[in-house]
Amino acid sequence: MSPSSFTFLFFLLLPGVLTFAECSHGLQRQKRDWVIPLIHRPENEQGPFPKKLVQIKSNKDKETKVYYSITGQGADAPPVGVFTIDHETGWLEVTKPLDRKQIDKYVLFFHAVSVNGQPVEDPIEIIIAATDQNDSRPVFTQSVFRSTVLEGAELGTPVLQVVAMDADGTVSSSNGVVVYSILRQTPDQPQPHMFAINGSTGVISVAAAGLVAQAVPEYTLEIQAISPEGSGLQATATAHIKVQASGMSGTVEGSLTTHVLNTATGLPAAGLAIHLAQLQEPGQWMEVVQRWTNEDGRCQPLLAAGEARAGTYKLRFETAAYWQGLGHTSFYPFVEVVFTITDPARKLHIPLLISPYSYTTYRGS
Ligand SMILES: [Ca+2]
Ligand SMILES: [Ca+2]
Repeated sequence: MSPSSFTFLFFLLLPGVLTFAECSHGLQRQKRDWVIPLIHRPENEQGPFPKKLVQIKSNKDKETKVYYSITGQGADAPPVGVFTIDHETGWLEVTKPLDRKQIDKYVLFFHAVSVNGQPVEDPIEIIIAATDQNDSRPVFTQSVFRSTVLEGAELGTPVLQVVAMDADGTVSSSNGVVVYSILRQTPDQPQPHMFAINGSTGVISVAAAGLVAQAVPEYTLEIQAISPEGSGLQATATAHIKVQASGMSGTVEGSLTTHVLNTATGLPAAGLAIHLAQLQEPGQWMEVVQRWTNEDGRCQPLLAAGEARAGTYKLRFETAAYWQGLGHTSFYPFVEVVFTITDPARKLHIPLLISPYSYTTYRGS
């Protein structure tokens, strides 16, 4: 018997402490001067099942034969039969592992009736909560991430943000917390730590001087997301980071470009993250590339000349993070601009003009 069920049994058997209910003058009244303990069960328990949870007894069983039953979700309402009760002894049992992702809390009602079916008590409510275990592994939103960095970029320049989701909880446990790290950099030239990753946000930034396109045109990083609690479930993804020769930055012809202007100050919006995604099939977006705006509010072309394909695309501008960086709050957490490329040969420029309370976009060329 677990300590919690013992306590509960103890409470319920204390004479005068357990009163399911009192009926007076036709008014149904439940005594609430004692506290029914919330029953915690870890999710994904190992068998064998059923497992005993708690025994409920009515004091009336001294006077008459009492039969027990339960109702509620998980008893007689779907999912039916997760919990059962022994009609004669009042022992409540769980018949299968609980899954917090599906249902994190069950509210059951216990009933006690006499032989002729008459209730001898008002129903009593008991809550069974599935406590979170670290049983979900982080899942990267993409298996491959791509970005570009200008050679000679300053230390700390953001290059790419990777994201992994974890279905576990982050409120009552840390099982859903994800920590990022770089496992490997290929090639490891001119030194093995050219990039650093923020463990909690997944933002990868330039960590060392010496990015030279002619020497290393592209880096491949193996990224890990780990759920550090308990056994530490993990996942990996790959990031490809192209190094763009600096001399080319002004002359690169893009088939898709953007710039962002802060209309509150009339100045270019620098350091704003932009994601470009392409629609694969209804509702399925695949990220194509990420960019950060520079001092001019511009960035490397989102699609270089010749890279554009006909299709539906989405530009997502991370406006809230930008305004937060300036000490403002933004009404818009982000701005998404969905558009269609019909003629890939035609250059497309999609600027965004933002204030904390408004935004404007238009088709330029
Ligand atoms: Ca987890
Ligand atoms: Ca879990």
